[in-house]
Amino acid sequence: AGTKDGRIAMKRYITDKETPDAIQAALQRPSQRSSEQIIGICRPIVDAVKSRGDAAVLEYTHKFEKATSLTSPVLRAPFPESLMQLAPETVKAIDVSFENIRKFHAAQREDKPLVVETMPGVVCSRFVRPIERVGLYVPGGTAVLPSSALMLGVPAMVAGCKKIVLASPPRADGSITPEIVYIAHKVGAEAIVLAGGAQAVAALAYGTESIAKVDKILGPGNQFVTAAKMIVSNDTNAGVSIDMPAGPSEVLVVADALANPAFVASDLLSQAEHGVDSQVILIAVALNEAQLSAIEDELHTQANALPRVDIVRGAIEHSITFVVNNIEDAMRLSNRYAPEHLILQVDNAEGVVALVENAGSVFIGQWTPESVGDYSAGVNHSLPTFGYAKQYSGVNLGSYVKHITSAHLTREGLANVGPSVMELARVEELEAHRRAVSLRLGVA
Ligand code: HSO
Ligand code: ZN
Repeated sequence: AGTKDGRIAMKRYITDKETPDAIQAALQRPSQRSSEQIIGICRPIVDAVKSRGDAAVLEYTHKFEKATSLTSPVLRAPFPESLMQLAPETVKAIDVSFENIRKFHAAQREDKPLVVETMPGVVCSRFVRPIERVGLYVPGGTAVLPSSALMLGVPAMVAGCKKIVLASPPRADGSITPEIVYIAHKVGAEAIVLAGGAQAVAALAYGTESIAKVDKILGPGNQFVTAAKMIVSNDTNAGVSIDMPAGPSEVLVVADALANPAFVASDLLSQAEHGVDSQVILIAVALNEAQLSAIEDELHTQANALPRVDIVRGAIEHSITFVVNNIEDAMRLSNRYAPEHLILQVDNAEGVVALVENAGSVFIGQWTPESVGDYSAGVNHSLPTFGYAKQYSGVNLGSYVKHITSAHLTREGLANVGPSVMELARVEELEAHRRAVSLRLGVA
């Protein structure tokens, strides 16, 4: 496995020849530094921001981002043109992606309330309202990710959130990537918090002298960002929710004999270059030795030509190929792993979607690399990792709204449903509940 003889190669499991325990162990994500430990590091930072506001945020930004020239932790709209100077082709790429993401998320709107008359005169309905204030965390780190600003900001705009605040760690000179400023401008953000890590999350959760408190914090981030999101969402006094727990990025590619080895390798590598903790998995459906080697050769050759080959090497170190006999076995394994991204490079890929039970987002067929979803197709790239695709959805329009229900009864409706209410109130010995009905109906 890994880099033996300098070769960049994934560990191979022939599933037929392994015990169920070995397969189960192989499906485990590489363990993360204990969240207790990280929470221990983040808690004092969160507390400092909560009690000392802007001054604490600035101190941490000076310390962690080395941006010692910054004197304010926030950049407010309207953002100066000079901070969003971009090459015309970059503007075009952002505009095309923005529009596709906007279209796909606008189609998720539920403009009409859902109305059901459960009994004559008993009308129940459900309607949607945007979350008023959202804080969107855009990571910095080994790569700047303006695409995350698009994925978080566009649905907030489409949902009609009144206040959109971005947060992103500034560069050492105190500036922020012009792409992010341009996107903040396009989605109608009112400010960019120039901070990262736990300090940014705390500032959004509690507010400071210059940063407005928000109702929900969304966006991926490193373990410190995730731990801080956990801390603030568990603080009942903060009144803030989060999107989902985040872990390292992952992809699982299912490939059969028809798959193009170069395409398969390129998809595995696009995820591997995100970070040494990324995980990539290949499920090879009934591939023979020659076909497996073709993919492995491509992986090795393409990896060595990448600027981020060292990161790729780290990720491939703990990545795996499972060889299975048929597509059903492949999908059983994939559903157990619950990948953030699932790529289907198999015969009748569209038909295989029926077998998907757990995945963040699915990429169907050989012409659909994950990168189109990462940037421009319109689907969201903020997705559940670390097996959370078993219970969480990726960021979508629903992440920015609340569903409110209402009931509306006529006198006839109350007469129809009232006896059931009165009987259940009697069983629970809640007499005031019972009388609220009996008094209206004029019964005992
Ligand atoms: N694949 C990443 C998203 C991303 N890729 C941003 C490129 N930029 C996690 O879904
Ligand atoms: Zn990516």
